[in-house]
Amino acid sequence: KLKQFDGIWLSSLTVSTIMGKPDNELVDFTTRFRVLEEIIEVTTKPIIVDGDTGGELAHFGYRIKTLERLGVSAIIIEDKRGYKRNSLFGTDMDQHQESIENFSLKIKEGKNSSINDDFMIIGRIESLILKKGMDDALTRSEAYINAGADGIMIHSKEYDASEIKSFCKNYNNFSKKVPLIVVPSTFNSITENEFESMGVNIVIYGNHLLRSSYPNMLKTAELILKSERCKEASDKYCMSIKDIINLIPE
Ligand code: SPV
Ligand code: MG
Repeated sequence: KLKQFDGIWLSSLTVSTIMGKPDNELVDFTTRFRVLEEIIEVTTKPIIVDGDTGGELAHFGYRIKTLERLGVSAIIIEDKRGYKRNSLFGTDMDQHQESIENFSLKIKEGKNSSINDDFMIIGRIESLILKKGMDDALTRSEAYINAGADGIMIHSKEYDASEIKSFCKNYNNFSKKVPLIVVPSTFNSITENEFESMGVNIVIYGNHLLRSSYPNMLKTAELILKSERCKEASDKYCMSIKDIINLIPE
């Protein structure tokens, strides 16, 4: 049986990192839209865009329309305000959560601007990241669903999966539920089957392809510098010329 991924995640962490920039909304939407156009030219897989905070409320509706025109399937926006940092820094960096009222307004603004019923606006809850507690995470989930969110992403930076498991257990008791999304960057021992039995609908592997290719690129560069030629690095770390020129068919 052919196994394949169901879609593509346009990660703010990896798109910023490959541009040599920190993951703090410095790489703006205009730049990301250009990346998206390149991706959409060569795939028909559904694309979920990491929308960070979603930006200014007054701009959000325009962003939704642009994403719909481009052919994107969903955006995930996180309930932070101001200068956002990558969630995996947690409370080591100064970052703040948006109020439930303001974030709900942003979801509503997005839904009102959307013209495609299939396009999803997913609310990402940062309560566990920012140590605001399980009750806060659950209250926010309910509020964002009532504001019209088409999905909920719950995030955690703990390696131990107990807080994610506890969230899912409580979430399953909600009378009004929408698809549930997780990004197991840290709590990575849970299998897809286990996630499914926990009620999770989408699992996003957020950064693994860059995290695995970068160490190899670094070793290659270092070995070229050390050897003062490229034979050693080619033999040790590189795919063949034949394979790279045939990787993308004409
Ligand atoms: C990203 O990939 O940019 C994310 C997921 O937002 S994480 O880095 O795990 O916070
Ligand atoms: Mg991100």
